[in-house]
Amino acid sequence: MKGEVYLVTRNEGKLREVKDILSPFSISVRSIYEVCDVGTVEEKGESYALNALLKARRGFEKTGKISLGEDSGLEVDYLEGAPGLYSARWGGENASPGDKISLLLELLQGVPQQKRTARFVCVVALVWERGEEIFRGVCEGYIAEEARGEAGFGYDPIFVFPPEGKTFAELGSEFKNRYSHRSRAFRQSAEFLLREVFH
Ligand code: ITT
Repeated sequence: MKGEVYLVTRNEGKLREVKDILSPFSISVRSIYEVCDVGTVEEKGESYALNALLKARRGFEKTGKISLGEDSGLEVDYLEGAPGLYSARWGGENASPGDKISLLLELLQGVPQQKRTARFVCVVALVWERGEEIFRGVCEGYIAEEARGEAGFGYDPIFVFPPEGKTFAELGSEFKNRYSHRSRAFRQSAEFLLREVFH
C-alpha cells in the first residue's frame, strides 16, 4: 500500500465503492468513524463542494488524518435539477431509497425518454496538513421508466447509463466503478495523492 486515507461518510454504499475505486492505486480507504466519532456534519446546501469540504475538514480537525469528504447528487433536467444537492433527504428525512425512487418515477410519469435526461454529480474534498483540494466527476444518463436491477444503492435502479441502455443497478459494481461520477472524481483525487502526498 502506498498510503491510507479516511472517508468522512456514514453511507456504506459510498464507502464500498470508494474502497474499490482507490484499490488499483494502492490507496487504502477507511471510514473516519472507525477511529473517531466525528459527529454528523450539517450540510449547508449551498454547493456540493462546500458540503464535501465541511465533511473533510471535520475529519482532519478531529483526527489529523488525511481526510476525504464527498457530496453527491442526482440532477434531473425535467425537475430543474432536483433532487440535486438534496438527494439524500429528498422526499422527507425518513423516506427510504424505494420511496425516493417511487416519487421520482411518479413525477416523471408520461415524460418521454428524450426529456428524462439526468446526471450524477460527485465532488470530493481532500484536506491534509498542506492544504485543501477539490475534484469533480459527472456521469450523464437518463431516468428509466421503472426500477431495474439489484446492485448499488440509492438511485442506481433508475439511472440508465446510455451507452449500455441499462441501469447502474443492472450493470453491477465493477462496471459502475469504471464509469460513474464517483469513479471520475475519486480517480483524480488518487492521482493527486500519489503525486503530491504519498511519494
Ligand atoms: P454522507 O453525507 O454521510 O457521505 P449521504 O448519503 O448523506 O452520506 P450525500 O449527502 O452526498 O451522502 O447524498 C448523496 C445522495 O445522492 C445519496 O444518499 C443517494 O441518494 C444519491 N446518490 C449519490 N451517488 C449515488 C450513486 O452512485 N448511486 C445512487 N444514488 C446516489
